[in-house]
Amino acid sequence: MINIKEENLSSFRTSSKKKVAIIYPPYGSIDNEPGLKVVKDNYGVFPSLSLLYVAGCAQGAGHDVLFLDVNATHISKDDVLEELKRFQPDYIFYTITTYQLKENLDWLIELKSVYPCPVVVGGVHMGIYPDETMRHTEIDVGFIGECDFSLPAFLECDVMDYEAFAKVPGIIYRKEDQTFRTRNTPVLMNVDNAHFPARELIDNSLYSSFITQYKNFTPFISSRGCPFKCIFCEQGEQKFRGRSAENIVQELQIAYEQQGIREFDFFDSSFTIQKDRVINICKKIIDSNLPIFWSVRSRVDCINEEMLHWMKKANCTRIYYGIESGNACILTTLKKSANLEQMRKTIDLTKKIGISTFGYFMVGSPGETKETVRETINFSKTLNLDYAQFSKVTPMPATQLYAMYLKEFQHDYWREFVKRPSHQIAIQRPGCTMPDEEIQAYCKQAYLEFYYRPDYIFKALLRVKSMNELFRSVKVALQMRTAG
Ligand code: B12
Repeated sequence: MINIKEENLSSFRTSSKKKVAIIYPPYGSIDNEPGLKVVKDNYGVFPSLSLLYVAGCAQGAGHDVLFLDVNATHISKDDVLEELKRFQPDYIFYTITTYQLKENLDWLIELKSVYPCPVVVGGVHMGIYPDETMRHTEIDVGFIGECDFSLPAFLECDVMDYEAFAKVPGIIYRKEDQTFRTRNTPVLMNVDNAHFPARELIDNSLYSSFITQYKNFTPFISSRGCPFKCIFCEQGEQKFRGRSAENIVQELQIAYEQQGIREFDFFDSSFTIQKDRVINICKKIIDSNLPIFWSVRSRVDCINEEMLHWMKKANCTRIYYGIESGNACILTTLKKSANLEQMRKTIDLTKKIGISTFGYFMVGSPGETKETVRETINFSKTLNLDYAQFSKVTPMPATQLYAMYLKEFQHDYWREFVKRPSHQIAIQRPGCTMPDEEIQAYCKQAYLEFYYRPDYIFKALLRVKSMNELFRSVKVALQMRTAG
């Protein structure tokens, strides 16, 4: 049995090299999209951080990796096939999210019909619905949970060697018509032991987000898990594990020096959970003299002035705050512990220190009515926010909100969808009687009210740093007015 200890993970090298083709499929707006189509279409182009981690892990163990980001490069299926024929992989690694299961699978089925190669799928979705997903026979192996231990162990086995697979933790595989699931995989306790995402395998100049200043930009994760229990997110079930400042700055340094990346978007559920860790990271970034910019996601109730000062000094340019609602009862239902006053104060403080602010809001929470939506829209306009995003509430699998949905509607929407993916019908929302069209209309209304205020437009014009940014903003503003 392949037993890799955490402390040996970074030095573990394979005794039998495999070839792995990692494919990130194209994706666009989907029917149950929480965001408005115009927002999604202008969101930007991101690489798959998850798959870059997988690539880093496979390479780190000594295997050969071909990384095809079809979403960013827009290469055709024929080009993908050509690449596969040239590379001759032992496995195709693929990603699926619950939302996009149909689109992701359709793409894979077509590919596999021409290039039959064992397909391996992992990610959050696979961890939630392993059995249902394995019903799709195009998938040969699934990874359940983090793959830092299980992937090196899996790749050490001969290709599709079922006997050896049985000893690999955290996988599910099909042998003839039956699926077999192995014991759970341990997770990394010290996340510094993970290999860095293999950004050298992609053309980083292809990526940007709507509000980034630079094209060479990248998503980044400085921790795993989240200690909070917001009812709409599944991350709260996992233990928080933060990386050390040294380890983070080492990754930033490589990305800057070797890939020319200047802007980093930290996707941690909440970057500011441990004050000392945050200040340490900032100090190390300052000491490194890296001329980089970065942004983070945070909560108003776990940030303070000292942290903000350090973050500003270390070139943190924007903080994304989860505000969610302007109604105190809804905030309690969502298990957001912060109150409206705290939100206002933290946002003011952030602005005072010179960091720009982005607020996330949701429409369609349990208990939502026309009146509470109005409170949310009004509240958003009174906050010192540079940007706001209004999304439709979506009961995502493995969340408490979805448990409420199951109780109320007695129908396992996502499980059924995963078994028989079809074009989605809008999912209902627990505790909310407003129809989907009305929620959609309110989101649009919220955007128009927030972004079309004369004082907002004036401030936004002062903030614009280039003609390109100005054109992008005007284009989206116009689309927003006309989009359905
Ligand atoms: C960064 C991020 C993005 C970025 C980059 C995409 C990416 N996945 O990296 C952007 C902005 C593009 C994005 C887009 C979307 N995202 Co996103 N994203 C994240 C986020 C915040 C971090 C991902 C990450 O890098 N984590 C760190 C790594 C180490 O953990 P990991 O992703 O779980 O990967 C580990 C294992 O799962 C496993 N693994 C993962 N994939 C694979 C594949 C193989 C072959 C193998 C062997 C192993 C393996 O190995 C990794 C190392 O251990 C997660 C939430 C979170 N905190 O994890 C959401 C999350 C993955 N995203 C999600 C969703 C829904 C989306 C979108 C559909 C949103 C939208 N409406 O467009 C799109 C889908 C894009 C796509 N096709 O991947 C959901 C997925 C839920 C689900 N049930 O499927 C999550 C969990 C957020 C949430 N709570 O809703 N996302």
